[in-house]
Amino acid sequence: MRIGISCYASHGGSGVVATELGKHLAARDHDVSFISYTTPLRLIELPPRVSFHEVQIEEYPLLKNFPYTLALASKMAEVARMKELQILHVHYAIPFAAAALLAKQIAPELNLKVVTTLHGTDITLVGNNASFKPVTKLTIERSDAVTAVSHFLKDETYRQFAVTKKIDVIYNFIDPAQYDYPISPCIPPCDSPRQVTLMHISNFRPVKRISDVLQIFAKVAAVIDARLLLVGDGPDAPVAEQIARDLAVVDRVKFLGVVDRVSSLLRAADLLLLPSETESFGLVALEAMAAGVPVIASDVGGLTEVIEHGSCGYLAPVGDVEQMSRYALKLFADCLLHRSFAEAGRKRAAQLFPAQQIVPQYEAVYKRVLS
Ligand code: GMT
Repeated sequence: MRIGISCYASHGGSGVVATELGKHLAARDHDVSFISYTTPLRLIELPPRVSFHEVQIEEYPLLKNFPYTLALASKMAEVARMKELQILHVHYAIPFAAAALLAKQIAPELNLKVVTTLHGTDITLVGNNASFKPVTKLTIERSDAVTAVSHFLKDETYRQFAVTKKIDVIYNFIDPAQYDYPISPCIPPCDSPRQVTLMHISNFRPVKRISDVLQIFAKVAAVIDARLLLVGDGPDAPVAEQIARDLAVVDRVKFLGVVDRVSSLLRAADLLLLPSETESFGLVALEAMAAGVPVIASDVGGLTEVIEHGSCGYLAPVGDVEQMSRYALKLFADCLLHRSFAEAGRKRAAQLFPAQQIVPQYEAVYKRVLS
């Protein structure tokens, strides 16, 4: 099949899923054209059958804000004609689905099919904003197929938008081949004494509750020798630094910024913290599980579909930093429990969320809309 993909290219789960999907589709003999304002983070080298098409953003004195959606729609139609695309698969409803529906009308001779994948904040936060809500609803209704990354998100879409459209749930995925390294050495007391590493990976938006990450860490670090690696960047990164100072743990917190290869970095972690306000899936929790890293997260949204409480991680109510730090200390006090969580997470990730199982689910949606 010939598939165009549009997504947010900057760091963020939807861009990662879109890019990894495109690469897997190309490896399965499909032609994939990425259409975006910049090269997606995980598309540094273009594999065979993958092309990248840049949407030009130009400033005009008359326009206060550049109308990106329109430029994207024109580019989508241009690429669709050039590459004879059959499908435009857009990741995140706003603005990609709207642009794709316009492109479909610009090039009616192609009979393009629009597949929209909802990732979360496009429904729970951004797309639900009064300025976008009617457009988001229209794009869901008019797409040829809609997928959501969890049952939680599917239900939330029905609840918030009162649509009747069929929504297929297709989970985020990992490539187990990227995690074919041994699970990291046992933590103390099994192992010789060493510092344990907690990690948080995100785009540092308020929804990630960075303050909770630091509070949990401070409680753990008050009891055992620990460090915190903060991976990613975003508006709350400076806030994180200030909180670390206020909690007097700044000397044990390292800010690593944006890192491309999360799978390698996770080798350094003994525990992942994801105390988000909401999370439609929580790709980073799945990546940690695949790496054999136990996860402590909020018991919200799609996280409950990803993490099995008490087997590969612990879930606690949003904001309950006391309980989350107790869970962390429980894991660090029992090296056999920690090891069994690490192994269970890796097994669950490989059994339920491998690319080999998930990518064909997208192919089935493409075939359905083309038939
Ligand atoms: O988490 C973010 O803020 C980034 C966001 C995005 O749209 O890129 O991630 C969303 O999509 C990911 C991929 O499907 C999901 O794994 C994340 O859970 C979801 N984020 C939220 O729901 C907050």
